[in-house]
Amino acid sequence: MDRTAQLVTPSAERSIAYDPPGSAHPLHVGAARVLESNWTGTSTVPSRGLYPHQWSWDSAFIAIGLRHLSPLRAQTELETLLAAQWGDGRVPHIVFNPSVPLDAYFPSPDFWRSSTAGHGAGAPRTVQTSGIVQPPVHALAAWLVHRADPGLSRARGFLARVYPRLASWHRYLLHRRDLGGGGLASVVHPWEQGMDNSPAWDLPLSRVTPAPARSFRRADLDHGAPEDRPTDLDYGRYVRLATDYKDAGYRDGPGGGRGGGPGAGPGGGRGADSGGFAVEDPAFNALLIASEHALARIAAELGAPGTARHARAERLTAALVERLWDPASGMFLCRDLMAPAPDGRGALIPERSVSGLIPLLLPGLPRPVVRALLGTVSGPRFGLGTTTRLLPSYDLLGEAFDPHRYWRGPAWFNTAWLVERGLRTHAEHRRADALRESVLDLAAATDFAEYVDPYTGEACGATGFGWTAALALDLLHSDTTSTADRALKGGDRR
Ligand code: 9WN
Repeated sequence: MDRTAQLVTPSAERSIAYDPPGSAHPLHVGAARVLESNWTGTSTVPSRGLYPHQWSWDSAFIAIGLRHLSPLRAQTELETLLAAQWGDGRVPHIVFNPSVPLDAYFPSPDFWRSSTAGHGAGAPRTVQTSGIVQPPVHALAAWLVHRADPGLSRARGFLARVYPRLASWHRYLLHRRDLGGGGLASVVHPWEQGMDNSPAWDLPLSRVTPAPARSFRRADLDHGAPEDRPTDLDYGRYVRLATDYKDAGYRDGPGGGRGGGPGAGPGGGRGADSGGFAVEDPAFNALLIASEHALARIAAELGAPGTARHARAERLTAALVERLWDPASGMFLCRDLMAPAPDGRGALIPERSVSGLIPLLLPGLPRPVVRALLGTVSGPRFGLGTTTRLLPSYDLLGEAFDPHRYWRGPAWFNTAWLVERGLRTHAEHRRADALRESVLDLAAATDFAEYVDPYTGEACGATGFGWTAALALDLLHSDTTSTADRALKGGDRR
């Protein structure tokens, strides 16, 4: 078997221990309660108060946890999201629930106007969505959900139905979003990458003219403390970028919105007045590669060869290293495609965010890169197993570090889950065990908080948060024994 296939092959996957620790475990009971109360009947909200609709990467993580409670609900979660896919292949970052009042979340459907403004890009007519995307965790989630109950999955034709949608989602990212021309997908808005307020965006965002504060009303401050949330100035810039993209009909590439990006020359295809945003991000692309490996497994399960997809994932891994690896930092950095540079490749952004550690997920990374990443994870900037209780979202020694402000230092459970998986991919079981323990302890101690102070573990943001419950559940039910141990015990169950 080729090495790239390890990511989603049984030897590298955790097997599900259906009995121990069992459904009576207090963490299982608590997580199930959260996922039950956030369930709408067809999908799961991240948080009843702060985020009352369906979010794209949240749903993928939630499905990964839900598979331990109800493989049927986990399949439905992904099917609901994919039913809102646009004709051009994009999977929108929010699918709006029409029964939720418009002022419950900003930007609401009347801001995005997907079915009209997105008509040319194939936005669905019957469901309202946002027009931007989020990280592609979905194929990985679909594969893991399938493996939880292959019988049910086959009986419902789950993989056969989601495969074409997932393939067209990846095609969209690999073609329409290859704005740098080097093979990687770009994000055209900080919300697309999922770590909205990361200091990595400060430089590219500084070129964006903010929308006036009086032109919109934030709903997030009804739920969260202003000192923990992005500032009004940040929001003004988020709104400006989204407005420009919408006004360009959500088209990508030359002649389109901010996605005009470098493909259309610095300044983008239009709206040079507002700046523009086009960034190649390590976590976004690592998740795309991990999902490409998963799609290869799905194709094979459906009777088609997955070899070409594994090969593509390997090529993407090489492109990731070539374009985003920074040996001096010992981690991956973001590439700002709009930064003026003579070679037209933009420039690496000198900020260390947890995003740059997430490529650990990839089995095909060169060994020296893996060694350097492991040093960085445990070093003074991220403090895994030393100074922090949970992996911070940003460099502890960085000037912009703030233990409470959104994505500028606090620890999130989804990034911990991804790094835990990455550590196991590279047989770092001791470190992975410690991270798993922290996730389980802190999820339970904080009533499944949205995020925590990385030093103290204090709960921040919403409680009863969807992916915190789901991913804690996943780790609770994971078989953490090493590959070798499992082989001795008679192999994997998935
Ligand atoms: C914008 C839902 C989402 C997460 C993101 C997180 C936050 C939204 C916001 O909430 O973003 O998409 O309003 O701040 O940053 O990762 O998917 O949980």
